[in-house]
Amino acid sequence: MLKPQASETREIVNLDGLYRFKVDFDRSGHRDEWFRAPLDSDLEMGVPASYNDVFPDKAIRDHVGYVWYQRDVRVPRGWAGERIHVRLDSATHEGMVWVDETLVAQHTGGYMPFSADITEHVTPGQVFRLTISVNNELTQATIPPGTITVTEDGRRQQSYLHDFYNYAGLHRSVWLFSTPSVTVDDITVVTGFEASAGSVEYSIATAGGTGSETVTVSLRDADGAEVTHADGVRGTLTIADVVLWKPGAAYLYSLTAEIRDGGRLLDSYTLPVGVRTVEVHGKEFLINGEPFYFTGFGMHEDHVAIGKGHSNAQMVNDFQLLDWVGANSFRTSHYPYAEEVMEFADRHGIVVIDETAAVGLHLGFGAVFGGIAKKTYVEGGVDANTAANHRQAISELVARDKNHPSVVIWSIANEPNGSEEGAREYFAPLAELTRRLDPTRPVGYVNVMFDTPDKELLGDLFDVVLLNRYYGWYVNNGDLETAEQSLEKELREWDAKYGKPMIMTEYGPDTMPGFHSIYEQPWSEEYQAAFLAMYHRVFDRVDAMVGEQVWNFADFQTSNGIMRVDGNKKGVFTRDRRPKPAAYALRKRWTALAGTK
Ligand code: BDP
Repeated sequence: MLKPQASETREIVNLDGLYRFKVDFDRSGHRDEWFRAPLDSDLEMGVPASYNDVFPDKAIRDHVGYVWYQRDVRVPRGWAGERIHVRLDSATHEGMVWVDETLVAQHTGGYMPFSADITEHVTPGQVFRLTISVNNELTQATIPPGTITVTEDGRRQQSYLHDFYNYAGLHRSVWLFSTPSVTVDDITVVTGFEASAGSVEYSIATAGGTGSETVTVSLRDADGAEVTHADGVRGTLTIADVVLWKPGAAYLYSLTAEIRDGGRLLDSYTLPVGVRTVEVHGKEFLINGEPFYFTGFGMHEDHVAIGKGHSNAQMVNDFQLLDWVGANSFRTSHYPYAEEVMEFADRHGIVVIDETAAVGLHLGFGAVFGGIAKKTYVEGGVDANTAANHRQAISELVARDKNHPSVVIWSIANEPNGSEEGAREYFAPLAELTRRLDPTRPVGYVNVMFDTPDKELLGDLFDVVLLNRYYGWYVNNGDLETAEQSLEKELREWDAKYGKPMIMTEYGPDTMPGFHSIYEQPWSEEYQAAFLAMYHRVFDRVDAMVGEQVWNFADFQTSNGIMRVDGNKKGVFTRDRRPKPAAYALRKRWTALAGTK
């Protein structure tokens, strides 16, 4: 699933901007074929962004169902003879795409790109009407799951078991791009090194050729000088005196794959490549053979007004704050982030735990979100339909992100039910699938606080132990002394049970900016700092701990409920990215830790 790019043989046009926009309140859009004419609506919507918070209209914010986007697109006249594609970097959670009156693509899963070859439906130099319907509905089978209910007076309502607002729309860029008819369809690289010699094992999939074409590969260093080249669709490139990709010290080579027919260049695609290794060794997590200690956060793609819309400026700001606070890593909680984020992490040496959107696979959580606790692994719950969509989510994630040096762990779910009968049957094939798709990276799932080591059934299926713990918040609230004992006791039990590297992937209390207390009262800024300091004391005493990722980088929006006041306030930064005092404490610790743990 190569990201489109401009090259000697490819062109790309960005289709972000303002679209005609219509909310399909009475679910008539598909029946009445809204794609056949300009949308009958005065509204316009900016892309990329979530639409929910853009309009001062509760009916739009709470809408459950389809919204429609539309614009006219002129195909560059120079594209005659090329294959022409439209690509959506995401449509949350389901997108259908029409070119004039033809349905060209349909995709479910709100955080993954998809594209369609539209060559037969458009004419270079001419305009076509691009119409996209986007559905925000979550059902028990979708990833993430949700439930739709209809009120007595006919209003549809969406509920879900995850703790972030169900933002929807075209969250990422839309592109028109050309490819030649014979293409580099996919590239996979696996890197390694021995002493000072680096290696890049590559394999290239081509499409559209006759088999008589030749494929060549060249590798350039960061200054653009050729390091080595080779012929053929697979092989291993050797780099003398390799410069490794390291956390905090990124270095990227670029690999160019070219297809030729005789002397004629048919296609050329360039992929950034960081040479590094990742390995679990006993209780250590090794990057390039050296023990790595994760510092950082679970994050969210979440900003005022644009919701989950990708913004390059906001992204840079978030990475700058990660740098300022001394973080070396983050988790893409609880869904895959925009590809721009992954590429930025590659270029700047930030380490990523890459997570699927499988969050809320725990029907016991119903009680927490205002409903009732149910069994999880039952028909109509987390069942074979969920598993099929979960397999798709894993496959697409690995296909999209397999070449990013920043990605060091696949997290295939956040807080699923890991102790109920059926959990192993559900997760064993998924862990195996992930390993088959990518044998080079450790695989994990994120464990929920209810599934203590005496009950949990899944850990041996995975390479690392990823834990979310809230001692001092959801349990032992306000009592950090008891919390400290409980936390240390439990960490030691995990260590005894599995003897694997352990990362705390979530810990932190809700904190109201501006609320102070000399009594370490929950919700106060002082309590957040004291809570984190307590966890850090414990981590420093437990050898198997190889990382700490605070929950959360910033405050973020959630669904309504008695647990949340305008969203989740566990951010170390506020939603508009101002530091709470804990940010300074983390900065002190993580800056001092850098290079020592
Ligand atoms: C965990 C979830 C996370 C929540 C967090 C919290 O993984 O999404 O936001 O707790 O309650 O259960 O703040």
